[in-house]
Amino acid sequence: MAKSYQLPENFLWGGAIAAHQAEGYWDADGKGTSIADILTAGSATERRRITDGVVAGENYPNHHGIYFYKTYKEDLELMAEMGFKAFRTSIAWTRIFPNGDDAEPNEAGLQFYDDLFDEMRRLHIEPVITLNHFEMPYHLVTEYGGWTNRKLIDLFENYASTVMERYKDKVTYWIVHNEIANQAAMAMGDTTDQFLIWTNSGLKFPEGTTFAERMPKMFQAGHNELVASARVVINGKKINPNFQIGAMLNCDVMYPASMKPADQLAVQKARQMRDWFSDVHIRGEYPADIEALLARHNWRTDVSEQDFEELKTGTVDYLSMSYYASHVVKAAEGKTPSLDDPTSIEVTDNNTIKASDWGWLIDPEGFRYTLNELNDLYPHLPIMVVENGFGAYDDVVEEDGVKKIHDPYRIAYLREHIRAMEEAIIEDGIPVIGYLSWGPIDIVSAGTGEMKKRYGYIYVDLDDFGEGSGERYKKDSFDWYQKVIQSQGQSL
Ligand code: BGP
Repeated sequence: MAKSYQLPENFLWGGAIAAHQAEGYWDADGKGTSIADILTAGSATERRRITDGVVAGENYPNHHGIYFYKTYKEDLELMAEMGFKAFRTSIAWTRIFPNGDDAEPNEAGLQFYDDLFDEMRRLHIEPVITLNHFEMPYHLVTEYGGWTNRKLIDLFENYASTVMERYKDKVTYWIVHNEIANQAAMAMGDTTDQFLIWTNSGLKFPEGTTFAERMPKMFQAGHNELVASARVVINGKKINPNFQIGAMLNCDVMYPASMKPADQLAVQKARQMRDWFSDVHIRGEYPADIEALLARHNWRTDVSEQDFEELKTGTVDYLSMSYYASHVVKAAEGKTPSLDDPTSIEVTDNNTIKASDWGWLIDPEGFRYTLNELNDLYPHLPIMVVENGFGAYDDVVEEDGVKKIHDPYRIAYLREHIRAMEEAIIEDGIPVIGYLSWGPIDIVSAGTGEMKKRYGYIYVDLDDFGEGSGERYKKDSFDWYQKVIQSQGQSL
């Protein structure tokens, strides 16, 4: 019988979504077009792409979310019924500054988030708000070239200050950029899969772009985002010294494929390419390995002395993270893993553990391992888990005239992962302050554009084409998670 644990009363239990996957109403009340609006719909087998030749209403938007823009009150009531202490969502930059460089903010957009945060407060749910979750005004891509342009630092700073000032009494927990490190992995990898580079930085690399062409651009975009983050921290603390402003990193664990030293080196190199983002966010400076790489290739272009001072001052208060799965990494045949050569590091299969229907490896021990590893890297820094969950197909069955969704697979995944987190907190002493599972209500998948990849405790009756009643039903996991929260994590 596994041990049971109880977490402190102030532990932030809840869930997380993102504006572009839930809100819909992509052009309502003055909202501008974002880079998320113009992605293709994708499918389980085809990764989402960037729409070529954008024609509003014709080839975009690809979905209407779950209409959360209008249903948030009913949806939040259900979250409150589960006992949520916190709820993470993002602000769509395009609702506030439709083009990104507008002189004045859009009052209707500001009002929407006022109402949303008021509703959360009324329900005693702490808002955790991401400023940049895979979307920016599309105009900033066509006009400035996305995050490679330093102008974006000022524009983002202005957007962030506007919303932080407006919501200073309603929001305490902020996250600056969602999964900021994704773009590095993709710049190292396959140029045909551009989804994460696009969503993080607004960069689109034409087919055939070389590694040497991609890398300086990726580093420039990342640098600009990090300087913008530092400024957000510096300004945010002036607006409200109680603000808690965090970084957000995809922390899926990486294992070496074998006991060969070269495979261990492959993991280390892959980690260095990911972790420099959190190093800059948290320690305020670039790590030595990345400094050396940048110097070797002369990849650092448009930076200033002042940037480095700001990075040093504007470090974050906490690290938030997503964890879904583990990955296995190895050295390519006959090669020594190196950040100079993306073909020297390969991702490979792991047939020792099961995967989801989308091939994501189910690895709760990896979660405990990751939390420990983060604490080794950044001792004592509070960690908030802001994404973890199981995307699965759900069947609706009629029982005595009532619609039911039995989802034992989701409960099993969450149970094991929450237990692993509790072990990390209680047995290992890791300072985790909250657990916000991903997609507490079904939303559109970011990676595939599907609705049928469902994470929720609450089922939403909409299919991949947006057809359906839009009605919400509780799944079995709804009652289960309610008990988890009620018992402070004891009843799993
Ligand atoms: C993370 C994103 C989320 C979310 C999640 C699950 O990378 O931050 O926005 O969608 O992954 O991915 P998917 O929706 O593709 O299943």
